[in-house]
Amino acid sequence: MAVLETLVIAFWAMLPAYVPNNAAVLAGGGRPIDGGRTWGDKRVLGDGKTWRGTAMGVAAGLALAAVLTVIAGDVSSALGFDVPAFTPLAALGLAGGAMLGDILASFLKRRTGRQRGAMFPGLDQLDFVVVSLPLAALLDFEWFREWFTLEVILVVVVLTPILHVTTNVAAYKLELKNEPW
Ligand code: CTP
Ligand code: K
Ligand code: MG
Repeated sequence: MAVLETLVIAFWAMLPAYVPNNAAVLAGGGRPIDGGRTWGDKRVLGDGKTWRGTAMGVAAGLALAAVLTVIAGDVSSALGFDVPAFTPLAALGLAGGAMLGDILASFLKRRTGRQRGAMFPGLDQLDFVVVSLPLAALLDFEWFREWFTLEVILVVVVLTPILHVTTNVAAYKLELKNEPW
């Protein structure tokens, strides 16, 4: 597979997992998922993980997957190679897994004494990949196996932190986000 082709497929296939975090930043707020509860002397998740942000994040990922699925045929013809259409279960695995990964990361951050918004290099950039890929595979293995070849997975692992850092610095500069990570 050509390098450009692998890059495009990896980016396209991950879009439903990339957009939820950004949508949550824009739409977040309101009641925290943990309801303010603590474990020991620390919050379970913290005020940065809200019901609204999570729901809007998943909804944004599903909506984007639907749009990409509608245009996948035309884009494939234009590019001369196939980009994925998403099955509902694959989309749910990617979008839901991204939000779940982010929530689990916050759980780990609180257990390790990090305040809301503190950085956790590595985890911040890959938390959503670590859960969205296995969840997509669990919910629709046929789809996952077709698109997430070893090459695509490697590109995702390298590309995601680069995109994550870039979009978060941009969101911070635009004053949409409180921290540049
Ligand atoms: N957000 C949300 N619900 C989510 C994820 C994010 O409402 N499930 C919103 C919150 O307003 C959050 C912001 O998006 O403050 C930025 O997200 P993130 O960086 O993931 O959260 P942090 O505030 O940094 O909190 P944490 O330290 O727990 O990661
Ligand atoms: K995060
Ligand atoms: Mg943060």
